[in-house]
Amino acid sequence: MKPVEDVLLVVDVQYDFMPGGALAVACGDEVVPIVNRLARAFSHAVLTQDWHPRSHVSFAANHAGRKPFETMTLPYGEQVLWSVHCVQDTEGAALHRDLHVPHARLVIRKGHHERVDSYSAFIEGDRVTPTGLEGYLRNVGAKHVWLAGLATDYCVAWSALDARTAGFDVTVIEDACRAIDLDGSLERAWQDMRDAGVRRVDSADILN
Ligand code: VGL
Ligand code: ZN
Repeated sequence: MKPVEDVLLVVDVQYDFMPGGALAVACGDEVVPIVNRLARAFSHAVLTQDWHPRSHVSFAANHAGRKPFETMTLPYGEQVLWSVHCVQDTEGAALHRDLHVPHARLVIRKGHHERVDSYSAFIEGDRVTPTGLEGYLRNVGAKHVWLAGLATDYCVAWSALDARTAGFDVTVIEDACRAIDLDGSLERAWQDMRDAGVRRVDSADILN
């Protein structure tokens, strides 16, 4: 069992990212049993939940004439436009019912500001607004953030990079994640993570 300094950060295991969901990640449901097994090896776990108002700036439907997966320049930079997903208090925003991390201490909801997206569990898309997760982790003495969940190349990667910037050791558990992979985004994400010193393992390296 890993000590409290090691935190399993389980990113966005929500119905809208599952096959058939509003922003489906291929094979996204396959992470659920893997995350459940991992969770039993960690004494400390935190979950994230993508949690948007229906009027959210990241939804293509909220921009006349725009389609999902196009990009748009917003005041804080380039934004991919997505299908309407993870709307606050809807079924699609719910955590998967087969996800079992009963000892998770905290659920960080992100993307709740109407005009700013947040892939990262640490800092919103404007790159200045904190979610509070860094302060929480520091406060409870966390040293090493281990990531699992969806999607590898967006919310997992951005969270991993920001965790490194905040000074934590960071490891992504590759087989416990699945990617969206838009125009090479997965390859770029792994490159950026490698450059930042993020470690990459498989769940078997932890569980065996
Ligand atoms: C995510 C796109 C939009 C993710 C969330 O969880 O990776 N991707 N919102
Ligand atoms: Zn989102």
